[in-house]
Amino acid sequence: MMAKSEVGMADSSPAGDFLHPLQETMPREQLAELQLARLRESVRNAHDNVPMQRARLRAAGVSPDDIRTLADLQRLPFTVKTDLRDHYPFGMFARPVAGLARLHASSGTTGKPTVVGYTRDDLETWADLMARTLRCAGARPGDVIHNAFGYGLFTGGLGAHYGAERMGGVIVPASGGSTERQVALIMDFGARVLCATPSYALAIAEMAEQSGVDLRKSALRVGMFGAEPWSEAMRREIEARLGLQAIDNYGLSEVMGPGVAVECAQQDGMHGWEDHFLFEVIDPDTLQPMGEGEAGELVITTLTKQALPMLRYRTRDITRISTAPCACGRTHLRLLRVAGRSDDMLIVRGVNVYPSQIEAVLVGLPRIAPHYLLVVERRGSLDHVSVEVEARAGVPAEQFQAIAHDVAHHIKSLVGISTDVTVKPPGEIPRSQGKAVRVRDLRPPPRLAQ
Ligand code: DLL
Repeated sequence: MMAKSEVGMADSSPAGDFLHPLQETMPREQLAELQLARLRESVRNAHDNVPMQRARLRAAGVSPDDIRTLADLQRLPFTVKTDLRDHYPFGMFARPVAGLARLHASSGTTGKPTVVGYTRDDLETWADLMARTLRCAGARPGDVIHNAFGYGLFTGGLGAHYGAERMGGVIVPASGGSTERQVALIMDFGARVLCATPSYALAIAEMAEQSGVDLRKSALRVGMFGAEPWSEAMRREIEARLGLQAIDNYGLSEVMGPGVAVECAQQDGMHGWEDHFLFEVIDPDTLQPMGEGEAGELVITTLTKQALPMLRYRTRDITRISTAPCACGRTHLRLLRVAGRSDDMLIVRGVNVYPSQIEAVLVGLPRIAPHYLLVVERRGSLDHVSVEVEARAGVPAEQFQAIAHDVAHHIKSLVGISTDVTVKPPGEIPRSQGKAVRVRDLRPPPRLAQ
């Protein structure tokens, strides 16, 4: 467990990039030793305090004392999202509810939400890691931090909130919604940092432009964006329209919330905080480990969580890992952009497609706005994708058909699938105030095997 005092070790050197220099630049061999010691504790915590985990470990023939090297991680059973749902609400907690300090929940794909719990120490660790994350993204003590992540059961709002306070920032708890007011607050309070989903950051940019406010002339310098997949093209668009450096930040409620991994100023992969999490990438079909640099499903084991220790949690997120040294000096590995999830992958006439790939095409095209909806239907035995896009303001309606043709052509040549494209007038695609709903899946549910 990271002690509160770690924050006291904050680097006051002129570079000032590291909030926890000791941890962030720890030599990798030393990091591995720390991980092994913490892994043992985490497995012990899960084994001793969570009956379901104890049963799983027994079935796998592993006891906490068997963890002698980091390679022994491979012997541990995986945990999946449905485990949380099956033990709803508190069955996976390693502490009695009365011993917790907070509960969060994320919307389950079906039925019950996924509930996660934190002890007071867990909240301290989270605030420390989120403070480190913000600092890594480029935030500095004294910065006004406009937090447009939703407050509530979603971990984004409160996660960024307490991290910003701990980092020494001046937090503006704006939450999502009332976009026009958000623009005014950003301008009036002189926010230097904006925290939001990338799609909501674009909605803010659009609202500002419509009301004649030039956010490029505001004090904004750093965007801390995450919680949904986005592309390099979308990053460039956001940077140009908001006049800031857009930083990618990854996390998930099941292992903590935001603050698991974040880019540094190099914008070349997100440093995963390895003193608190173990990262693996596996082949989602064979469950075997993938080599460094190979794309696969990210699996995370928590090393310091008390209330909800997670052993080999299958995130369903597709990424690649790099342990190559980073120019920033941090030694923690990097997760390359999360390309999508192994469960939102579409198969269109044999081609595997992530919505983010189509987005990358759309955001790069000149006459359309970066708002879109993919409608997936089953036609016979094949999946078919229709794409609804929006013309930019001022583009005449007579051009819509030609644009649609152009967009379909680009998607075909860059992603490899044929799509029906409809161009809509500006403002017609619903805007998100949180995570964007980009895909409407109208396919019949899969039939169970007879
Ligand atoms: O989205 C936590 C978070 C809040 C992260 C704010 C970053 C900023 P959940 O609601 O549990 O938690 O959703 C987690 O969102 O498994 C990914 O599929 C997706 N996701 C999160 N960050 C990114 C990202 C929060 N930077 C799920 N890029 C994860 C791509 C992301 N996908």
